[in-house]
This record gives sequence, structure tokens and C-alpha cells, in this order.
Amino acid sequence: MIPQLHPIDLHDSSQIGEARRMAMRAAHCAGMGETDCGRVSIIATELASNVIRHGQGGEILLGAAADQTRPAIELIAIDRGPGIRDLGRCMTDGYSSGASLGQGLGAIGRLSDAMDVYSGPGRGAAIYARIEAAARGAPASQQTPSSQTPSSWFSIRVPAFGEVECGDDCRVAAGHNRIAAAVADGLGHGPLAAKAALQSMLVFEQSPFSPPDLYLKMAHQALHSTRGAAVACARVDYDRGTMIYAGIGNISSSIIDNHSHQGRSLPSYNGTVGLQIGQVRQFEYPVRAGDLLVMHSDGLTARWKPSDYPGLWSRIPALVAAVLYRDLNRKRDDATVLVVRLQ
Ligand SMILES: [Mn+2]
Repeated sequence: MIPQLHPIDLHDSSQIGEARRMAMRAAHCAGMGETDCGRVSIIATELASNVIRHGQGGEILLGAAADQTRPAIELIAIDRGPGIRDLGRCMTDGYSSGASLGQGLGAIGRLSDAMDVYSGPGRGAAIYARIEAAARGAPASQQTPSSQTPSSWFSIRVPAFGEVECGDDCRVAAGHNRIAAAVADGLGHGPLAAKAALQSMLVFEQSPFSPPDLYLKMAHQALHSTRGAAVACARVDYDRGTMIYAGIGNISSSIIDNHSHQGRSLPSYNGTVGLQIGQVRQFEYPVRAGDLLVMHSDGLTARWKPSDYPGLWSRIPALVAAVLYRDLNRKRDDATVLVVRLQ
């Protein structure tokens, strides 16, 4: 189960306190102790203040990390402001130009267990911070963080405005030499859309590494009593260097080459899984370590190309997902974006 991220709107300085309280509550709920909650509190405050003061407003995406080693909180601040001119200097404590989003980045880096930034003049800013619960008994100074390298994949799943439940869903299954991913968008939005999407994910979980075309046919059977969904599935074999992909309906997927940063769009057939599907075909592509698989629902517009985002494709998957969500979200629908860094 991949938890939904909670978006916190930031357009007014009164919302900084709300961001801090929500982050604290998430940390408590995740089972983190007082000291760690304190770090979460400071980082949330710094990120939110930066968005208000330097980013001309934006949002923070807040959630509990999906991996199971230790409780962890992830925060991603996104804005479309003037961007950070000199990232290196901003990361050094004490430096802030006043006009740029610099203040507090040094503190965030020091207090978090992992951090990454994507920005540039005119590009806005996206800042990722991860805070992990300290292991019991040992002082923080003697501990090695369990995951200095954040996860190789990241998903953002946000319900349509006014909805509590997201009608999109996604899953990732990883093995030592392979990885599989599926994204579903239940027809419409709300609880019935979520039910259809969930149903297709349960089929995926039963055998995530079965051929994607077979998976879609099985999902079609399983979804016949639901509203139906757009569903896409990718399965990567690292030893062979291949990816097999199949999709039905409006899930947009692409592979972005790690060296050229060129993108290749993956085909999807017309139809609705559970209601009406025609031909189901899967396609095989060569992939290399470091390539990115990007999959998103139609809550994000498909009108983008990798060259729109110089420098983004080498950042961590969480930042890639956050920047695409920030810029492509159509706001009227559930929005899901999944980014996987292939190994
Ligand atoms: Mn949709």
C-alpha cells in the first residue's frame, strides 16, 4: 500500500503554522520520538517560510515514507517563484540574498537524513527533505542513517479538489534483478473510482511479475463489476536490460534515457479495463541502468517533453515526480505520478 501524500497549500504566512502542525502530527502518527518530531517541526517551518517569502506561494507535499525500515517523514516544498540563483552558496549556513530562496537551506540539510534540490533562475524550486526516526538507545551522533540514498522510486498521489480519496492508484514491486510498476485511474473520481483502481492493484499484487498483457486481461475480468479504469503496467528485467510494457486508456508513460535525456513515449490502447477492451499488446524496449520510467494519470497533462526540464532527470525520483506534479497538474482530477530510477 502506497500512502497518499498530503498537499498543504501555502499562499499566506498564516499557513506556515498549519504546515508545521500537520508535519508534527504526521511524525507523531508515524511513531517518531520527541527529538525527531522537533527536527520535522523545524524543517517544515523553514520549507514553508521559504515558499511564502521567496517562492511567491506554492505547496508542501507531506507524507510518511513508503519503505519499512524505520518510520520516516518526507516533505517536498514546491513553488514557481524566481528560483535559486546560487544553490552552492545557499546551502552554506548564514547566507541569504534576501531576494532568493536561500535562507534555511543549510539548516534543512543539517537536520534532515536526506535532501535534494531542483532549481535554477526562473525555474521555481523543489526541495526534498527526509527525516528518519532515530534507532532506540543510541545517540543520534553514533547512528548511521538507514537510507542515505532515498528510494529508487517515488509516487505522488493526490485526490481531485474536494475529494478525500484518490481515484488513482499505483504499486511498485521490486526484486533483486527486476522491478514492476502499475498505475490505474478509476473512471471519474471519488470512492467508486478508488474502488476500481484498487481492484486492479490487488490483481497486480497477486503476481506483479507476470506478463503485462496477461495482467491487463486478468484485471479486465476482475473489474467487470466496477466502473472500470485506465491501467498500465511495466516490468523491467535488469539482467536482460529490457522493459515490457502494456497499457489501456489514459495513462501516459515514458522512458527517459539516462545519458541523452531523450524521452520515448510508450503506447496505450483505447478502452477501459473492466468495461471494454479490444486488442491487448505488450511491447519490449531496451533499457539501461539509470534510465527513468515516468508514469502518470491524466490528472497531469501529457504535453511535456524532457527538454523542458534541464538538469531534472539526474535528481532523485521524488523531485522528478514533484516538479512534474507542480507544473502539469490540471487540478480538476485525481493526479498520480510515479517515477522509477532503473538499476
Ligand atoms: Mn483521471
